[in-house]
Amino acid sequence: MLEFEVLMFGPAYVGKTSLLSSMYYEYDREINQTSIQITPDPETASTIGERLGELKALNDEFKLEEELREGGINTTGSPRKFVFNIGRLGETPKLKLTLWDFPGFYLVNNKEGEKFITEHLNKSVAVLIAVDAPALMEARGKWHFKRNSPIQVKSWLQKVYSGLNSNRLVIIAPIKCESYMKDEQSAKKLLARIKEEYKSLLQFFKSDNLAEKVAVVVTPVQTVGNVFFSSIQVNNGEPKFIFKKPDIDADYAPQDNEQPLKYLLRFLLKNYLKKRNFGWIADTFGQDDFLYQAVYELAKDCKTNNGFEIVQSKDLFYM
Ligand SMILES: Nc1nc2c(ncn2[C@@H]2O[C@H](COP(=O)(O)OP(=O)(O)OP(=O)(O)O)[C@@H](O)[C@H]2O)c(=O)[nH]1
Ligand SMILES: [Mg+2]
Repeated sequence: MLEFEVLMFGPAYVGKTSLLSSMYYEYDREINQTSIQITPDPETASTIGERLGELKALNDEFKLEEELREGGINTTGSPRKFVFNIGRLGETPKLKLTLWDFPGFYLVNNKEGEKFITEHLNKSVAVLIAVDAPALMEARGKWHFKRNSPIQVKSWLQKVYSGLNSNRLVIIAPIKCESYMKDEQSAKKLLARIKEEYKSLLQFFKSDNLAEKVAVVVTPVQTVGNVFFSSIQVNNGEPKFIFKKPDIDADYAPQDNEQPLKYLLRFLLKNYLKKRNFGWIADTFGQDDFLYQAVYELAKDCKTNNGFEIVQSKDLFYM
């Protein structure tokens, strides 16, 4: 079986675990008509089940209390992996994706965190940088630094990616985007803010050594859907973001959570096609037509506009 690791990256509370849980939910709905199956490991399935329950409850609570403060979901205590196996329906899976989730406090002066991040950022074929979109967009970005820790994020990537000798994928995923994806103009603004606030990180990826090795894409996701930013309350210098549900009967409706996974598959496909010398792609991948076809099917329909954009190295994706 071919195995790839991915690291979910970002400070506390931005929505890392929510995204990992919703990702499978949306994909599963899309592919259950095909001959391909994605199966989570039993442990992953139970984590996802728990998390989806919480996310759905978060949605339902609005029925009682139109406005809801953040905090409905438990913080992650220690690293956890989300394992997805991909293969033909009823057959032994051929491709295994392990997505690592860690507690956001690992990013801030934490010995254990340092060890974990160094190890996993080094060996992961892709990193998903989760960004809290309301902190980036509201109050003229006043809470962006506190919530999204862009300086720590950049410093980690600089530390590990400098001198890189294999191709990598960086997915910047703004989360809680319900309010910023409602029309084309808002989506454009969101993308522009990402480019502005992550300018120096993007510049780093453009450096001579990395320009051809690092693909960068922005994929805004809505892990709850139907829940929109409403206001910010500040207590003792700490912001609380308050969300509103305009239609109190609207169901839990995650949007675009499968997109990061699709880009990941496209990235894997292309690197196989070019037959470059990647340590983590075994030759068997090329000989297995079904697997190739399955991944191709799964990778279809990557969004490329309205807030989505390949910022660097389009040619590292299978198009
Ligand atoms: N409105 C809205 N809220 C979201 C969305 N995704 C996550 N949230 C909220 O954000 C909070 C934090 O989400 P988590 O997934 O636990 O964040 P995390 O990054 O895993 O946090 P740590 O585990 O502490 O590092 C949750 O309580 C959710 O209520 C979204 O798409 N929309
Ligand atoms: Mg978490």
